[in-house]
Amino acid sequence: MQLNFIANESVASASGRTLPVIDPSDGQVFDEIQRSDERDIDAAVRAARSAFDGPWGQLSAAERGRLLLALAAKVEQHVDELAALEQRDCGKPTKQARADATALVRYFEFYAGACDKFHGETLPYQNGYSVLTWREPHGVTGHVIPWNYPMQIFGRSVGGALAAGNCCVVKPAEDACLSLIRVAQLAAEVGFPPGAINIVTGYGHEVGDALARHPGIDHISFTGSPKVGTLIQQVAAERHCPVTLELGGKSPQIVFADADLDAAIPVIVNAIVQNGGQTCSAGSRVLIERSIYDQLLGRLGQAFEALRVGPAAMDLDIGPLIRQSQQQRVWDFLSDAQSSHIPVVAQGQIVDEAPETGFYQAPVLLADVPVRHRVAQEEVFGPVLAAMPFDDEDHAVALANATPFGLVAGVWTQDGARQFRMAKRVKAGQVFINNYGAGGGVELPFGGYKSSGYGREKGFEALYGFTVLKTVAFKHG
Ligand code: TXE
Repeated sequence: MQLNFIANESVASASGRTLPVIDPSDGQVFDEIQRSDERDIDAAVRAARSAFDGPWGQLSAAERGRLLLALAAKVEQHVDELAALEQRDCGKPTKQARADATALVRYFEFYAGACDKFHGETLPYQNGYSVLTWREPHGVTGHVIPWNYPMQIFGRSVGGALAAGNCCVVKPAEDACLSLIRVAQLAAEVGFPPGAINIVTGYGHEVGDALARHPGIDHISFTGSPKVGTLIQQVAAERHCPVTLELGGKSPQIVFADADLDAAIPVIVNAIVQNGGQTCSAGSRVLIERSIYDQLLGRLGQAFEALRVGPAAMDLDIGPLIRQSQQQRVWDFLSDAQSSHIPVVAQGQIVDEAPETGFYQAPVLLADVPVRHRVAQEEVFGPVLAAMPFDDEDHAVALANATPFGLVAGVWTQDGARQFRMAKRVKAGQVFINNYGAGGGVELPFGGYKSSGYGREKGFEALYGFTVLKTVAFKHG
């Protein structure tokens, strides 16, 4: 049985209620987490506040950095254990689970080094004044984490918040808590003071909502669905609490006729099958210049047919989806596509060893998807790639920007001037030229345009969001 982690202690929820933990590879219950409520959130916020007003707040930036570095080293020693936890909890193939644990190490290393290099400015003003800006932590930050990349999203969000001097209350997704509870324990072992990192598990509409409403939370970082992002924003607005929102995407990979297709094809395929397509930055649309449309579709189709789906421990190309409702969601999109006579170019295969009770979905390549169809507009969050042709650069830009989202884009062309023009014209928080980094790059600021959300996490940029700017003007006559 897993417990909450508050003030460096493992504690049961106030209600004593629990929730089952299900292995997506076979649909069976293998553990329990706490079903917490507003009382547990209140205890965590109080613990975080006393750490902020006490031992954590008294640390210098360099001392915070040293602790984060120690945590990075500790996580590195536990990569196998953390990867195994997340593999069972989330159905991740071994290579993905290990990549996520390793990325967590990098987040802590990066933010450890950033602590004492982040500072304000001196500003010119009237004669007789010296004006400084200070970057102050918000205080207690709330973090609502989804289930698709628990360790990575914890690293980017909690790592940045701690580096900036905040104390954190974390609400993991009800489907994916195990690795994060363990990371918080490891933080206590390396000397993080009680209350610096607190983990409270349970349902979003219960404990997540309680976190968003708690008056002691000074900033909320949320990654998840647009629907819940809107709810959090509404609740936070009532007390003018700042929020950072990362709400997913419908990211295009744009392939011009002069692209190096040998280089592009494996990247395009990986960008949609990584983590079973359950990736906010998944490259879920491929826009192809008409003169190479049939050729590229054929080659992508061959690559899709070679993909294998199966239990996480088999470490195939794709593991199970997180839960039955997510599987149902993908089926609904595919059934809509079928009703609209959208052609299926190719599918991968679910291996015979996959239990009937697991949540498996073969990858599917769809062709000629109309730009307004929901498969081209909404986040499927499964291994479904929507292909469509374009005639010229203007048409490519129009299609790329024709969704409510704007998180990431990939542009494949060898024409240098076109690379710049496309990077300028595509509305996305990250644009990759002749590459695609689905979620990669600890150092690279990440966040969206439009309904993909706002604010930036990752990189140095995140530290601005996790702080408040204070301007101090000294009149010295
Ligand atoms: O998300 P939810 P779900 C998208 C993706 C997916 C869809 C639904 O398209 O298919 O959302 O997934 C917590 N107050 N993304 O239903 O509900 C919840 O407990 C406060 C994209 O799982 O948004 C979990 O911790 N918190 C995304 C977190 O919100 C609440 C990653 C996300 O869950 C809450 C995940 C409430 N009222 C899903 N209700 C990405 N951008 O990567 C739920 N939560």
